[in-house]
Amino acid sequence: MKTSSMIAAGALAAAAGIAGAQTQTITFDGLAHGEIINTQYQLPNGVTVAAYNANKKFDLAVAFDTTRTQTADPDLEDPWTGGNLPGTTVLGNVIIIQENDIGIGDGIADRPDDEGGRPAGNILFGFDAPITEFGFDIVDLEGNLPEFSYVDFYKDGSFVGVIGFDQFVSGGAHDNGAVYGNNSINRIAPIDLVDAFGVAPDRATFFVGGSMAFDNVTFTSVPAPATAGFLGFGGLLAARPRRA
Ligand SMILES: [Ca+2]
Ligand SMILES: [Ca+2]
Ligand SMILES: [Ca+2]
Ligand SMILES: [Ca+2]
Repeated sequence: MKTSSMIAAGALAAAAGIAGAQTQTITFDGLAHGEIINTQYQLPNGVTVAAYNANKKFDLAVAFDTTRTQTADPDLEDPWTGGNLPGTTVLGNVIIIQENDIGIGDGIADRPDDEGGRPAGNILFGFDAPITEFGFDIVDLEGNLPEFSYVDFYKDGSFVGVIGFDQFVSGGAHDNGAVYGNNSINRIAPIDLVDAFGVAPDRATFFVGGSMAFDNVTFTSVPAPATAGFLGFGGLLAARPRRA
């Protein structure tokens, strides 16, 4: 009796595990250098990307290949010179707010370069399902006050909380041992958003204080409650015949 109920509980947990929380990372790799990023991750990942350039009349997030040389911005080229990751870390493509609109008509900016205005603007990630955890890499944030940056979180259009990048340095509220500087890379481990804000947001908006990039956007999404209940019920039904 005890064993069978444990098996049933196990089956339920397994069903919830498959259909429940799922962690994904968007690497931006596989896109062309300069490719405009908006709906590429909608179907595979349930994520929509948008940008706002505070300095220009166009609002473009584009991919920038950090393994290249002689790009429009050497600060975004590897190898790296600081941060909490090894200088030899290969990031491949990162995401930037595009500074110019040269050759964008075909969906690929011909001269990828990150907006250098302070602030540069915003990069938004919209999630089809609420997220409980959120992590990312910060590239080339020099860390001086004019470049101060943060990430805002929203649920159903309402602001739920903010985390400043100053909290990622040693001793900060979200200590990742981040060390900012020119040509630096810092990895921010997934933050427990439910713990921080008491709710699972469905949008993350980076406030981009100046010239910088992001990569490896990592998130754990949870299914809508109705879906979770339905699948949980299915898990129970599936477990029944084994008992008989
Ligand atoms: Ca990448
Ligand atoms: Ca082009
Ligand atoms: Ca630049
Ligand atoms: Ca720089």
